[in-house]
Amino acid sequence: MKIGIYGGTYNPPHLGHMAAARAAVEGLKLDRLVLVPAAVPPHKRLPDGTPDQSHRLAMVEKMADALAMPGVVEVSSLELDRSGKSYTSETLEELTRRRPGDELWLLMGTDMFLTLHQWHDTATVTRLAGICVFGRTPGDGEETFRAQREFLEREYGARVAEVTIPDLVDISSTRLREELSRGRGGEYLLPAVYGYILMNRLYGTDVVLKQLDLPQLRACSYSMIRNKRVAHVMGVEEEAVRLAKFWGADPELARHAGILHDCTKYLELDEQLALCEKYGMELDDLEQKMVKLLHSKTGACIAKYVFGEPEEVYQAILWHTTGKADMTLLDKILYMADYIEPNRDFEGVEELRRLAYSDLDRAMLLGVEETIREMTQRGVPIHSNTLAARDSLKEAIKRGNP
Ligand code: DGI
Ligand code: FE
Ligand code: FE
Repeated sequence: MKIGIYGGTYNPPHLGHMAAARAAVEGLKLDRLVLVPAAVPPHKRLPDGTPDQSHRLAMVEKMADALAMPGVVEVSSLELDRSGKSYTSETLEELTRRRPGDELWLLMGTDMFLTLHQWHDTATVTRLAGICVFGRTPGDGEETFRAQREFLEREYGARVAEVTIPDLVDISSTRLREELSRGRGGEYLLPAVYGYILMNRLYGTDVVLKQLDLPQLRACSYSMIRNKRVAHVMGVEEEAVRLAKFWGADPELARHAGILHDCTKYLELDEQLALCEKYGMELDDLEQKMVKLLHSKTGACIAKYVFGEPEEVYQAILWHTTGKADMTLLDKILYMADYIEPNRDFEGVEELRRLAYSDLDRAMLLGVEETIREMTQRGVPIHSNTLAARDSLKEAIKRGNP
């Protein structure tokens, strides 16, 4: 197997790292890419306000998730787990032990490449791994590279490859950290990483979570979920706004509800229960057991108490999974948007989409009944609020057409 190794302090990981990682996988046809966040050497002072390693590891994991190459990209904490500075030669020795027979390629930027002969134990590095250096455009840097490549080949028998990064994001980490401390710089980051930075107040960011602008609110929400759910959440935001405009609800409330509705979807049962406890959310027997029923409760609490969302948004998120009797217009809009957003694809979705824009209550009833049918088929107990939603919608429809 051909394995790329991409080390760095990732302080923080940004879009430039993502582009480089993608380019390396494609350019070198890697079977695996291992991201290796570096430990901070005790003697080398990292810039002020450098987050501790657990934060850097968490951010690199978000980046790996967003690269969306499962089975290819992975994160290794092997340098972080060792105490003190890790030499690359030692890391490569460790990886060679772990993956005998694999072909290793060490990825690096120009600066690193040009100083490779000054590293600790260059001979071991070049013996255990091919060297892959990133360039900006094909042929760019060739003069700079050539002398060093020829030197390394001659002196160490190094194997050197070049990969160009098509959509290079031109920012240094130093400048990015400065921008972040001044409340800017989000555009250079994966939203999930930016949200993580904001929520943990890293790099001197000190935004008030109750007063975020929309890109920041989205970033925070996306930082709490897996990358594969982001498209769904974006779809729900879009659909909720569209439905709100159509039915005369407040589109901005619908937008905020859409952005945050699934923000706690990936919390484990114990974390869900802890949040319910913290915010005084009472749970019935079924809710205690079914973790899927809890994310609407905890998501509503996070929206209200962390992001300062108003009562209407809290309620809409609270009821978005089961529904309930006598839902408000905004409650229905979020429930429906969740059901029919553009990424949803199931039999009958087109019919449901049409109905959602002609008779909202009938669309709701169809949706709730479909959920009940599915749950019944799977042998999952139906929550009483789901049944109450159905009965209440039937009543309302009957009253409308006596
Ligand atoms: O979070 P999403 O996946 O976007 O959608 P959602 O919030 O509607 O959650 C869907 C999940 O909730 C699905 O796994 C089924 C579950 N669910 C919805 N209604 C009921 C329910 N589970 C039980 N046990 N009873 C219900 O009435
Ligand atoms: Fe949900
Ligand atoms: Fe959802």
